[in-house]
Amino acid sequence: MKLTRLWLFGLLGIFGLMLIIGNPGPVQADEKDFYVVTVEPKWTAKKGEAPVVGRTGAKVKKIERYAFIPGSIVVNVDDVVNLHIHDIKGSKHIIEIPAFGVKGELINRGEEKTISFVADKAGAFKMKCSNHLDLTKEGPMEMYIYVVDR
Ligand SMILES: [Cu+2]
Repeated sequence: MKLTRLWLFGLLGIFGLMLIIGNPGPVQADEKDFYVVTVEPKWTAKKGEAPVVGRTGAKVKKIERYAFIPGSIVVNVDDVVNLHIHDIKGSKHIIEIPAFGVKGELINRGEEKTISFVADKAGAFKMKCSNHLDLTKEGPMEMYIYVVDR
């Protein structure tokens, strides 16, 4: 009888320890801030230099692209992400992040706008400017958002 009680208390103690050690509680999501600028790198071929080649492979006198700096960010699932985007180059940018419901956020030259979202799923996603979508508009202007599990 005493041996049975001893076993019982021992088992209860082990279960209690498993509950305490095995359950660290909810994972705390972080709030992460990124300071992003818009840029417009460009190059014009000078006399005597090799011609500049555009993305289509054609020789052109001048190339230019709109881009975000940084070009990519890494966050964890469930983080609150605050992108502080400063339009330094380009008369206007229209920010879209389809994966996280960000749509039509207009930023005019000189403005800084904060766009926030919860990164509620893992994967690789694009932030793009719908004013500079493709080669005909000096794009695609994109930033890549990598969301990783904790
Ligand atoms: Cu743009």
